[in-house]
Amino acid sequence: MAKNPFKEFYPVPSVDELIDIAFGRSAKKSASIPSRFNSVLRAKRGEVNRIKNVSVTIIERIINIIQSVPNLDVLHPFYQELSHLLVDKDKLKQSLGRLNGIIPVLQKLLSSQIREINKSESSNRCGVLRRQYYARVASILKEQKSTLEYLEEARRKLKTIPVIDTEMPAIVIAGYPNVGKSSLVRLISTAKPKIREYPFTTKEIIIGLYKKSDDMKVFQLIDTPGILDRPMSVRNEIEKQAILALRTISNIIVFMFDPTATSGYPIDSQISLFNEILHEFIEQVNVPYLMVINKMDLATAEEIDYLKANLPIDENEKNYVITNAKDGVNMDSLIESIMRLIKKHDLFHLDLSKFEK
Ligand SMILES: Nc1nc2c(ncn2[C@@H]2O[C@H](COP(=O)(O)OP(=O)(O)OP(=O)(O)O)[C@@H](O)[C@H]2O)c(=O)[nH]1
Ligand SMILES: [Mg+2]
Repeated sequence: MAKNPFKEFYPVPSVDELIDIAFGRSAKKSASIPSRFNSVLRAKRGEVNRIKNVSVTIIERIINIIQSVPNLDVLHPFYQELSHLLVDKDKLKQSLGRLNGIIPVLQKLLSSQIREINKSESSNRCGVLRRQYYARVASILKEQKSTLEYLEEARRKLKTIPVIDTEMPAIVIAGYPNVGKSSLVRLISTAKPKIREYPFTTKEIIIGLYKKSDDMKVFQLIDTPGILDRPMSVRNEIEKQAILALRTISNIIVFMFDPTATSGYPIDSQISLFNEILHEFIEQVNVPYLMVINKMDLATAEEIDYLKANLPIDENEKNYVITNAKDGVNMDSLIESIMRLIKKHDLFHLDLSKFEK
């Protein structure tokens, strides 16, 4: 699997946690003042060290948080499309800006407090100044409460985006419910399909891998229950957005038909959904496609002929395959057709010679 762009977006601490982190470490690190110094000097050194440690610890941590937030603008469009739905990109940027903005404030506070400590004439005063510094730092951090909360909320949402391998040809399966899509994915996936939910719906995408051998990934099959199985007119905005996202990763569309009545969807509805997908994916973004006429064991010759007569069948191009996804009939020709398209369209410039039979 390609890298998960949100993996290193680590949990964002709450204000209280951040305060604990900063003041916790400083307490441990204050013991190494040479004993030859007199007590005021020792107090000054000690307190300066402590507040420096607090400052370094917090600033390090803040930089760490900022750096762990992925830059949405440079992600693969698949993640960009989905993240639009989950987080407000501008608000995320503003939050990072606000957090970043306290670094110079903390630095300035540190230098001025060091000056004050160095000027002081008693150990007691040094302690007072150190405590004053702690209180100021705490109040600067407390102002970041909602910013930190927002970042953590954004992180949790982004983490739910399904991870796909953007470097491997992705074959997206479309077609009405019950036509045999999942059966197909199960049959030709050589790796156990992974199931991931779309973050904003209860819908999930299922990613199966077709490999020739264990170390050789060839393509990924993506089954999208509830997303590419209905007319556009009945979709809500969220589902339309999911389709936009899918478009960015689809290298090939496999559209599956059930020419019999067993799936419960009339063949004309299936044809019209196919035409919509043709429009969405193929005409607009030029995705190569393959038609699969499934349930050949149940279909009559008339049913198959009717379907073929209404589809852009091209016998020379062999842009269709007739299958039985229950018993695994004609799976080899399906894989061959997919491989032919991968080669023809030079998808991701994979070195396909090693996949030749
Ligand atoms: N006879 C026969 N049954 C099939 C064939 N392909 C799939 N089926 C059966 O059809 C039913 C639906 O298959 P699924 O693979 O779940 O279909 P699907 O398109 O994934 O359905 P949804 O997930 O609901 O969209 C199952 O009972 C399968 O066993 C086939 O070629 N022949
Ligand atoms: Mg299914």
